[in-house]
Amino acid sequence: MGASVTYMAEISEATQQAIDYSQRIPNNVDLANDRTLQRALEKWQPAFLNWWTETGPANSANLQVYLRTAVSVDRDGWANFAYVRMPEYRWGIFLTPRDEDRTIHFGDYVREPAWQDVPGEYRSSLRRIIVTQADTEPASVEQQRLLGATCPSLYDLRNLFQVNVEEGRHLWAMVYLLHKYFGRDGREEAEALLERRSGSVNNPRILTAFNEKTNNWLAFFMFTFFTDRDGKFQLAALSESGFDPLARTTKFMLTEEAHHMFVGESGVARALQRTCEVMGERNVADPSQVRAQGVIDLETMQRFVNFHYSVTLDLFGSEISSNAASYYTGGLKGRYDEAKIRDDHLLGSDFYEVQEIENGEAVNRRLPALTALNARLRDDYTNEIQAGVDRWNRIPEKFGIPFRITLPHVGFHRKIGNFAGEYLSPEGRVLSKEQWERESTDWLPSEGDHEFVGSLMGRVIGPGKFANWIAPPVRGINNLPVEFEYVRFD
Ligand code: BYC
Repeated sequence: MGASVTYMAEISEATQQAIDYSQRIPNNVDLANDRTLQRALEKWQPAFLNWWTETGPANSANLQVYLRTAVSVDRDGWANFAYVRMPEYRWGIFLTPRDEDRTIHFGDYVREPAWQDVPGEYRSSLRRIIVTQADTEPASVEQQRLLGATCPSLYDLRNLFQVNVEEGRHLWAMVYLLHKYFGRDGREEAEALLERRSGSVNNPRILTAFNEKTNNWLAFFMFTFFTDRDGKFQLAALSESGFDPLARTTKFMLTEEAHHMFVGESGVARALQRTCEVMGERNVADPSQVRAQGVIDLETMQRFVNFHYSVTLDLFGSEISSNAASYYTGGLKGRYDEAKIRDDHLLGSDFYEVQEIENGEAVNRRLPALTALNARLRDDYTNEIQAGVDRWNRIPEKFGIPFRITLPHVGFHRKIGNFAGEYLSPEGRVLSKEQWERESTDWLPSEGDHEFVGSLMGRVIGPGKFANWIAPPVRGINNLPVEFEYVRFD
């Protein structure tokens, strides 16, 4: 208990100006002066904690975890690090400060003042966008519930928990918007967010990728690299919104998201590093020989990449979407870095190249830019993903190993959009269903792959110790040594 008390004292000293931690729900939105909202959220709070206990990280309630907590929404000073028992984490509501002069910068209302309230005609669209975003946050925590039991190190265990508590806070961020701006329906949606469950047959999460299992650490690192980055791009598009409270809350969420993607990129890089080290030291290259050394063969990593990338591409929606067009013209959801793009921000007469299948071949088509906004956001995402894959590939290169990770074609293994119902190879060849069934076992992780990766997942909790399949990180958290006791079990 002692550590938690110190933590509270440190927080309250450091935060007076920015975030009010004296409240039951920490916030920087002056919640104390909106009693009805405060009461409604205080009623939701125990339901959230029940959800956390029931579906959050398993067997973690008594652990002391070296976590960061937001102390201010300023660019420089928002993170405070201390040992925390996770059920005592101070989840709260943090928005970046309001810019009184902010105007809408795209769509039909361009140059009008940003909305401080929900315009009646966009109420249901905005609610839907917010609910879809919100639903992913608890879903990912549910997907990762059991990973603590097989952590490759204390450093990694701490990172998992950091990601989990922050996804919990992102849920708070969206629930605040639902409660404050959407009245009774908003409150009902907020309750439903705690009732749906990842992978449930009767009441699943909204988007498919969030019903998949994340049952080993390779999948976790791939998820945080690929899927959290979809989070980044979707949040960035929402941070352009003309609905100012949505823009302000997603801007702050983005600062938290950066660490999640770091966990993913560095996690996969460390697995690659370890495999390449072992391949070099013991002079093995064949996947079965590599596996016999207790590390993950590069071919299996490629299959995980193929799976997580393709499943995440589906999260961008259909390439051609009238929903996306109307969100844009309505000023609800912009493009990535909208404010930095130099054009009319209306897109009425612009075109964008989108791939589709024509006569059994994937071809490019110039289509109205307005309806192709999901494709554009997805392409921006892919560019960033490719840069990360290029960084990964420096590792086998450094070891003189010819293998390179590649991203499959955008049409590979897709369930949503232009390629849904088609069968494409990773190179983009259009196949028959029979060919797909024969060949796709080489491209996607098999049950055997999952079993093998699962078999490597032991629990390593000695400070400074790491599972055999993964290299230590280059540095620790918050400038601390890698051997630091990031999680305490007493
Ligand atoms: N699965 O016009 P369409 C994150 C439905 S991740 C199932 O193509 P639209 C995070 C769609 O609902 C970021 N259904 O799509 C990461 C519609 O249904 P109806 C989450 C899907 O609306 C890691 C129909 O297909 N953020 O933050 O343009 C850890 C046709 O819709 C899917 C957001 O999603 C799918 N994948 O775009 C933690 C942002 N895709 O109307 C967190 C908010 C489409 O026919 N959401 N459908 O019944 C949005 O902006 C949009 O809803 C989407 C879809 C981009 C998701």
